[in-house]
Amino acid sequence: KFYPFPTDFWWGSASSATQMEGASTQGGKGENIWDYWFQEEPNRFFNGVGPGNTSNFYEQYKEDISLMKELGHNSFRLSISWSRLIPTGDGEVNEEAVTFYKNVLNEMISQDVEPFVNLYHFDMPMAMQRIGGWESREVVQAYVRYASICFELFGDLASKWFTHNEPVVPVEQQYLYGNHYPAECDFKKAVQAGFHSVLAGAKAVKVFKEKGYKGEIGVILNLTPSYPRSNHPEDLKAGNMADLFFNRSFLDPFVKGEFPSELVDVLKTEGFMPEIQEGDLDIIANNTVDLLGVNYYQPRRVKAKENMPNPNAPFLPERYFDHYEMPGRKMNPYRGWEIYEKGIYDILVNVKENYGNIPCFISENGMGVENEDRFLNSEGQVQDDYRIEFYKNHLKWMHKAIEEGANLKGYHVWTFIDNWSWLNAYKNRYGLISLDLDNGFKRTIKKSGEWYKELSIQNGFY
Ligand code: BGP
Repeated sequence: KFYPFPTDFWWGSASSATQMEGASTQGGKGENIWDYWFQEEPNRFFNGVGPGNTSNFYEQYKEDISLMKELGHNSFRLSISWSRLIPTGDGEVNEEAVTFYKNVLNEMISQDVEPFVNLYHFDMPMAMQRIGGWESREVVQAYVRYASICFELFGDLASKWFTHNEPVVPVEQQYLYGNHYPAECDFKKAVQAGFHSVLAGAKAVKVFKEKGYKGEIGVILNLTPSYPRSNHPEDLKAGNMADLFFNRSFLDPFVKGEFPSELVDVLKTEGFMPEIQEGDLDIIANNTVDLLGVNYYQPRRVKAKENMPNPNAPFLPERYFDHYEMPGRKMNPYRGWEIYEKGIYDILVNVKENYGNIPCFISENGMGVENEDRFLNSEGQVQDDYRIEFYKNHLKWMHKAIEEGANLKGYHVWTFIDNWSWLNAYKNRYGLISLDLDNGFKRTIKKSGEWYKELSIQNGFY
């Protein structure tokens, strides 16, 4: 059976500045939290390999954009590094960065790879983190200035913009679970940081609209459907709470312009309401996004709480649910994440039915594999049939959602080329292209890369 996709479907992939550019101390770039943290604690997460050691897009972008073309990409998402463009976050613009991003965008246009430009992908400039990062109102202002500068400098070269990638992740990881600097566990700070991220996004949308830049502005959210263990009311309640904390906390304000009232009630009851200034909620209400990017990797399975946590322990959303390891769930055998393809369909149905069927696309989906060298053939190509299967199985569900009316515009996989990642450097490989760090960053198209090209050329697959 052939699964066709709509005309002009966006085929491509995504990455982020910190994960692909390299040159982390060159070209006038300022320090961000990753540069700083790696220097402070190189072995905490990074296996001794830091953000200076990525796939070197800063120097090899021309070759990479040709490779994107070679893989059949008609679009690609990159992010601008805030600390490259404005080294202190809120001061002088770095002219070398302006030249770099203009060169990249022009090269993409000349090769017919449409740039999707994201403004924030986990990479707070260190000078901004020192004054409080997303917790601080000043940083919201600095971000809006940064966004305005980006629209002004690059607005004629790009017409798909995104305010953030996965804004819930820095909130969780910086302030609850301790995996991004400053690695605190403080729910109050997390809520303030989350509120400010939403406000910053709405303010950026406002500037974009008021100044009349061409194209659309959206946000990219990681949506993790929360499946309860059973239909027992306590399990359903647990599922609903996880959904509120991790999905609707950002999906509702960005798309509908309001926070879910149930979530607000919980924050009030627990004493965690953020500081909100007059006019903030109107800005959020009046500046929703045009386009929604959905990152989907795995679902969240939950059950009713079995043991009440120590009331003196720091508050975490997990006070309202327990994680549930469903027996028989399908796992990625090469990394410990669940694979549940239907989740992508459930998200699209939810967006169609409950979020006005806003134009959306899958902005990340992929399979991380440890020690992928074991799948090299004698010609040195990774034979990643498991990844082709993974993509196909997700695409089938996307196809079904489109047939049923989902407003789905494209599919970007994570990722173009094996890249450096936040917590584990190169442990999990995701690329359509493999990267040989020991041999001058040599790039080799994987079997999945060849398949992806066919997918894009045929605008569908068998
Ligand atoms: C998403 C991020 C990406 C990327 C991906 C894979 O949450 O947007 O930046 O890293 O996850 O995750 P990991 O690299 O941890 O395997």
